[in-house]
Amino acid sequence: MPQVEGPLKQRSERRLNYGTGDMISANLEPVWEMSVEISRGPRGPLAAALLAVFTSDPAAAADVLRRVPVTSAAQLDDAVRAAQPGDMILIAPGRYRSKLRFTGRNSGTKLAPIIMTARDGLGTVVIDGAGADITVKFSASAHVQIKALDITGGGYHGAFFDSGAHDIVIDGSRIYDNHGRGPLNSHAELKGSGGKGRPRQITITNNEIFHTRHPPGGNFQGIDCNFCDDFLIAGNYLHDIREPTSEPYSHYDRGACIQMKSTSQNTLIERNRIARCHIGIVLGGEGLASPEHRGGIVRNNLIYDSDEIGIAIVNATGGTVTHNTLFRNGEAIRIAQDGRYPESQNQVDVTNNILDGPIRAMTEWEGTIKGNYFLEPNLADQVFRNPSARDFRLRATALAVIDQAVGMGSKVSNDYDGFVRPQGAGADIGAFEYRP
Ligand SMILES: [Ca+2]
Repeated sequence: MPQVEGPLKQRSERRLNYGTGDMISANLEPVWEMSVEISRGPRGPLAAALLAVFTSDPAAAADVLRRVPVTSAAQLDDAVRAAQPGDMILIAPGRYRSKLRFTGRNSGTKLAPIIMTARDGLGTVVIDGAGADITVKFSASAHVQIKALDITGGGYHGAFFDSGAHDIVIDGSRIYDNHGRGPLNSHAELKGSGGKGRPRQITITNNEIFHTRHPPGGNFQGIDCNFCDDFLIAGNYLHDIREPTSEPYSHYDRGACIQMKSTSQNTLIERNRIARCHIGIVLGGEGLASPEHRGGIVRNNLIYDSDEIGIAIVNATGGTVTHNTLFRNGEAIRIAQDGRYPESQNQVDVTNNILDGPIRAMTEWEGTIKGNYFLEPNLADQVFRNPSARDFRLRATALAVIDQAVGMGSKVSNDYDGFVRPQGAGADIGAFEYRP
């Protein structure tokens, strides 16, 4: 008999105060069934439910209480509108012209999130916003997980988080070309906006986020956030968000693959591959409040072929930029004044990065610079395994970076590939530990 964890066992034994919508959690190995009597208040049992509990996928962090198969856009719209905790919406292969809205009424719970995924895996399902402003929107919603979907065709945004949305996961998906409403002066593939309640604990992992074409405009990003807390942006491939043609607001709004601003805080940006953007990462920016970013860690990222800047630090305080590898960017790192808050200051530590050029400070700033290696272009073949293929793993001849990191501290415990640091005699500079 599988072991049943707390709430179910306790409640089923005591028969106390169930209500419809109450969630029952269990960590179970095979598919099995149980009989549960649901009651509420002094009038006794109201309903009996037979629950099928599916947890056959050990990778699933959640308990799935109901599978909701979807084969048409109408079914998808209905499934989202009526979604309840524990729903797994399984979308059959196809292209779905839909705009999907998650709110407080169709949210999951911590133990029983709503999961929406392609039944047959990535590449089989396209959610096409078909010109709607936003393709998938999370307003005041919580505990929803999106996996293995192509999200495209929106007018301004692929996914949007506002009104205090929290604990949302966007994983293993492709978000691209949600820029149907030109010019690109208010576009981000993924956007957080906290004016009506700060989005928090949003997880954006293992996605491909990109443009296939570059319409004109001057305010567009891959991921952009105003007033956002505790975002995790990890393991994504962001690329080809570039070629701004104007500057309507901020210099740093222009083709940034990731920008976290307007008092956003504690963003963790790690193990992303960021290629061919206009700017790789903007920590801070020129947004709506100062300091634009507090805290935060940018670590173990690969940033290359950015037209203008690899990493821009703009009115950020308390941040750490460490163990990144930068290559062939217009500039490596720029530290700049926030034009909207000229009294603002930057305070950031920049350590143990492989940089393809100097740290360019355009304003006074505070922080620690140590352990960085400034790569001479003609030495790339000695340092990297295959720089022309953008493989930045280290060669044995990279003596200037292998075991040469200083003061690594507690903010970096592994590398881009997930291997524990340090390997060998010490930690290595850049995003990779050398492994023979
Ligand atoms: Ca090492």
